[in-house]
Amino acid sequence: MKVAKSKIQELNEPKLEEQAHRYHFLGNELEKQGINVERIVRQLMDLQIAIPSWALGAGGTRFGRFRYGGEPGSLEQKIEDVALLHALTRAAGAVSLHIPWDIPEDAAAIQELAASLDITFDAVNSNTFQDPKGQNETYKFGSLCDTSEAVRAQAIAHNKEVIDIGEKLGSKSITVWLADGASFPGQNNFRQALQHTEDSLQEIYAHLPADWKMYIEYKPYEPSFYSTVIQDWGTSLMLANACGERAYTLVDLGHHLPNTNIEQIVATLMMKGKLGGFHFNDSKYGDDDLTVGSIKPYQLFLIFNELVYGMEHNESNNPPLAWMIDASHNIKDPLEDLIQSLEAIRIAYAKALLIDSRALKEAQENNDPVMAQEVLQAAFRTDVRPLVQEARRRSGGAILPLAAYRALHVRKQLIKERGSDVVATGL
Ligand SMILES: [Mn+2]
Repeated sequence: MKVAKSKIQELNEPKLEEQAHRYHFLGNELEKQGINVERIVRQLMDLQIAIPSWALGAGGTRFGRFRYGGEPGSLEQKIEDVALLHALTRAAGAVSLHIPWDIPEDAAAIQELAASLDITFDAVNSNTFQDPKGQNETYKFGSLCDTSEAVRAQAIAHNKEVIDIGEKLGSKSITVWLADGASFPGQNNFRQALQHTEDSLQEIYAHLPADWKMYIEYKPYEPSFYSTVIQDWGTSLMLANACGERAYTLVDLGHHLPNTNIEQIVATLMMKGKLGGFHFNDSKYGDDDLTVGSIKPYQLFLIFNELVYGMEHNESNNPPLAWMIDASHNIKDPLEDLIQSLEAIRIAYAKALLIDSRALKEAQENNDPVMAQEVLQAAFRTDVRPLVQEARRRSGGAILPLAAYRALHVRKQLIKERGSDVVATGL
């Protein structure tokens, strides 16, 4: 299913007058405070978030998986779903593929399809957390860290193959997330496991094309419940430094223990020029992968505050960040969930852009936590939706994308086209 631009214009039409009114009202208020509203709208229009191929089907838990109907049954259909999201929101112009779930049979044809839909290929993701079909070695006890050289060699070869596939599609980066770890004390020799991982990552890094980057993602626990080899940002940073200049740390919001100060991690990594990628989601307890902004919108805003500061004070040369939503859940229509996540990200970004950085600096220099809080919360409490909607309208998207999605009966249409029994590959 495709959504024509004219259809979106038609849905926007009755809302244009009210939108213009709300935008000008808020714009005038903000201009009085010396804020360049036009600049913020342009920054919002530029923020593009990649959609991972695995977020387009219904997610599941180890207790079960509930069908959604109309799920994409092929790589082509996944790209079509991302295009649909992009048409409605104009904020999702890239897809992030997972190998081996999404191996393109004909890379040129897939690339052509994506280009025709205005979609590019973001980072490719390798997978050594499941046993690959038809291969000799098992990842049951680890992949890049494993005690067996044959297992490590198989995992390294897989990562190299993922880079080769990504290169054919026009990707420029690989994300490595490892499930490697131990579930019981004494199971692993920590130092040996880390050393093997470092050696293996260096081998993969050596295979990168000259214009590619590698992102190393960390996570404290799950599926291993006693220790994880790359458990935190410090370990990831250490490994990135051991690999080279084009290796970076990737922060996934759900990959922290409860109450971790993620915004401080962001600031630290950006100070060192080593923040490469960012995975958005939200959580209450662990790696819950819930809709972005659904649980802790203030934390998301504080993280964006550091991201904006880091992008505006980029002496240490952080690359343009690879933004991606990494969520997968059980009970929402995946496309509606992604629309909500995209909206939450743009809202948090817009609010961070509103922060009076001069007043905040002054409060910090004066050791005035009261004023610092006032400055932050003045931005956080501003309803920025008219700015986000204006950015979307100008880019040709729907003023209200979720309402448009429902008005167009997209899910019903997808079920009609694809049936109600299809299961998205990979999940
Ligand atoms: Mn992730």
